[in-house]
Amino acid sequence: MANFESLSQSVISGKEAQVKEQTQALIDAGTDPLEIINQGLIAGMNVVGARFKNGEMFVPEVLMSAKSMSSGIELVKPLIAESDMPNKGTVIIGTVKGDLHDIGKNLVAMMLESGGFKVINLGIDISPEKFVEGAKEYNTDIIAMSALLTTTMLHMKDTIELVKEEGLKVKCIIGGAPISQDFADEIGADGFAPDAASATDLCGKLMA
Ligand code: B1M
Repeated sequence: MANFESLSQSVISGKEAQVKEQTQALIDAGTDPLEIINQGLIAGMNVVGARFKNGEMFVPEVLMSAKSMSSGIELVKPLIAESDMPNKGTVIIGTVKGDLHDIGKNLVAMMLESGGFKVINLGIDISPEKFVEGAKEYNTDIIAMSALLTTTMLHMKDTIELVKEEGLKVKCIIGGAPISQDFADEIGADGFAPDAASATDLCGKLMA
């Protein structure tokens, strides 16, 4: 019989078919859809985030867990009014101008979604202007920028400057293999996260 514990465990193990089956069983049993999300699906993903941060789980496993969780959310979503969906804040995320690396950025996007944020993934090669347009269009709380190249990371500064020039009340966070806290301080970012799980923690702190 499906319960929150077994559903969380299936998310942790990245067993998509099992997540779907257990989520559907809980729906059929009349379980509150929000409890299915919070106590089953997100609870499992929280464990994944913590294990990933500690080096106990690796990228492919995390991607499978995130995909499993999303397939459960898709089943529950139609039963919940948009306004009742957990929303800790809106984040637009993208890889900066000139940079085509998107695996880490997508992982961060998935972890943020799992953590209850509304995420708009702008994609790769995103110019400062596109970040700013996106922030206005989606009334964003946080702009999250990813860069994997020492050459493209410099565009993060340009985006932060444009955000300030436009007077937007939005936090800017940065991450990616060549990024450090020192660099974040140097360019005036509101935060730096070394990995996807930490990015979710950071956004949580910025929204508190
Ligand atoms: Co590229 N590449 N690549 N590459 N590539 C690197 C980054 C490189 C380190 C390889 C090397 O030389 N050893 C090197 C960069 C050197 C440097 O500048 N320091 C490099 C280079 C040079 C290049 C090209 C220039 C190669 C060429 O054409 N001559 C070229 C550039 C293209 C471009 O972007 N304009 C290029 C191209 C490519 C591919 C297209 C072939 C492919 C990308 C495919 C794709 O993403 N769809 C690719 C890949 C796969 C890599 C490596 C092998 C792996 C990157 C990756 O996905 N890692 C990489 C070497 C390496 O890292 N071992 C390399 C896994 C991913 C989960 O980690 O992205 O670090 P990562 O994300 C982590 C954290 O960094 C953090 O969380 C994630 C999960 O924990 N994080 C954030 C990331 N974004 C965050 C944002 C946040 C917070 C945390 O907040 C907003």
